This record gives sequence, structure tokens and C-alpha cells, in this order.
Amino acid sequence: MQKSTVFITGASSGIGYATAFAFAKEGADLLLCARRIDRLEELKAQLHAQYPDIDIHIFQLDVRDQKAVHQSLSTLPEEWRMIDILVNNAGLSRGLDKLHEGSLQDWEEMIDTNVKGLLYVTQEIVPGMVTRGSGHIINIGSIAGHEVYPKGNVYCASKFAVDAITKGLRMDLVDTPIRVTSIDPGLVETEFSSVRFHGDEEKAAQVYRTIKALTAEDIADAIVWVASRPAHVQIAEMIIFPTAQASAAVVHRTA
Ligand code: NDP
Ligand code: 8X3
Repeated sequence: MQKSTVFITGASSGIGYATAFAFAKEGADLLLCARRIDRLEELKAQLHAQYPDIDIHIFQLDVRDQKAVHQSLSTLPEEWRMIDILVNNAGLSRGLDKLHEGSLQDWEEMIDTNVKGLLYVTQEIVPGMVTRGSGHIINIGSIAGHEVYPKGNVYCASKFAVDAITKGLRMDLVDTPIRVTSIDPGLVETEFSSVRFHGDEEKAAQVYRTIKALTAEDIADAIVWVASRPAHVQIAEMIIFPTAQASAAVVHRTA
């Protein structure tokens, strides 16, 4: 992992943020993007203070904007072009509504970010991996990409799409040394629910009520683990639940 280049999308918060620290600990150089550049600047300063020997390059990017994705990734400084590990993490849910009562804007935001944004980034990065004959793509899917739950409709559809894209990409790269992995968590306490409920913190807190949810660090730990297996070992997918969760909808709450 030492001096590998790891590109993490959506590093300004939650799983992406924790993953930056986890790879920094292993001595990897970090390419980090998100829309909130102020957060990334703060993260970069903290990482540098703790891990002075690694190189970090941050940039502002909305993965929904195909032209911006192409522009920023095709004009990266020379020393940042050889990406060893891509962590396609940028994503979000918006709303928890019956389909017929859902918001068109919420649907478009989820599909544009979770599906199209992931595709745009992947298409920019994978050709270089193919040319070099090495690389690892780690997509952050979800249990929502394996099971639909009530009112999860479009978010679940977007994560089912991530599952299909991961499987398809793995098939398309099977004749190369490139690995493709999906990390599929259940409940992880991040800003995810606050974003889902458009900033309603009370509603967001209810999601993690009386259970010990996973932390972003738990997921980061799994991401570094899959990335650090020997080159011939490809972890295809990993579903990770808190111990109090048994499926998308079965969660044991003590009150
Ligand atoms: P957070 O809300 O804490 O983090 C989401 C990250 O994605 C932020 O850094 C955000 O940055 C970034 N992001 C969102 N939209 C865009 C965009 N258009 N362009 C670039 N970056 C974007 O949530 P999590 O850390 O929990 O979520 C990370 C991933 O994990 C998501 O794909 C989510 O679906 C998945 N996941 C989360 C689970 C959970 O329970 N928390 C469970 C299963 C999967 P910014 O706003 O600055 O752009
Ligand atoms: C996030 C997990 O169950 O809230 O993808 O959809 S869930």
C-alpha cells in the first residue's frame, strides 16, 4: 500500500473521510474530491499533520457533472494520473417516501450521483488501469442494492444499479489483472440520514436509535482489507451489518 495512489470520491464526510485516514495510515498517497472543498482542505491539513510523509491532492468535483469529471480527471497533474485504487464512494439518498409520493428532484439527484456519477468517474479511470495492467475499483454499494425495503424504491434502484455495474465491470475486466469489489454496508452512522431527510437531524437520529450502528471507520477498515489482499485474491462483494441488523428491514432495537 506504501506510495500507492488511492482516489476516493466523496471524501468530505462519513465513509470517504474515514477511508482517507485508513489509507493514509498505510502510507498511500491520496487523491480526494467532493463538492465541499472547505471540508477537503480541513481534511488535508489534518492528514498532513498526522501523516507528513504522504502526498495529498484535493479538488472540488460534483460527480454528476460529466464535463467537470472529464475536465478534472483528464487534466490531473502528471504525478496523480496513475491511480492504483479507485474508491467510488460519493453517493446519497434523498427522501424516504412511497414511490407515488416521491420527489422528482430527489430521484434525479440519487440516480445522477449514485449511478451516472459513478459511471462517469469509472470511465475516466479504468482505461489507464487497463493500459498499465493493474488496478482495483472498489464501489460502495449497499444492502439496499441487494434488498428493497419499503419507501426505499429509487435509492434501492440506484444501489441495485451499482451492484449490476460492479458485476458487469468485473466480467469486462476478467482478462486483466484488475480487481473489482463491492462493499455493501447496512446501517452506518454518518451524515447519510441527515442528507436523506434534507437536514432534519431529529428524523436522522431516529434511524440509529437504540442500536450500535456501524461507524465509517468500520467500513474504511473493510475497504483497506479488501485492497490489501494478495494480487490474485479478488473479494467480489462484502455485505457488512451491525450485529443488531439481520436484513435491510430487520433491525433489533432495545427501545
Ligand atoms: P455522507 O453523507 O456522510 O457522505 C457522502 C459523501 O458523498 C460526502 O463526502 C459528499 O460530499 C459526497 N457526495 C455526495 N454527492 C456528491 C456529488 N454529487 N459529487 C461529489 N461528491 C458527492 O454519507 P456516507 O459516508 O454514509 O455515504 C457514502 C457512501 O456510502 C454512499 O454511496 C452511500 O450510499 C453509501 N452507503 C451508506 C450507508 C450508511 O448507512 N451511511 C450504508 C450503505 C451504503 P459533498 O457533499 O461535499 O459533495
Ligand atoms: C444505506 C443503508 O439501509 O439506509 O445504503 O439503505 S440503508
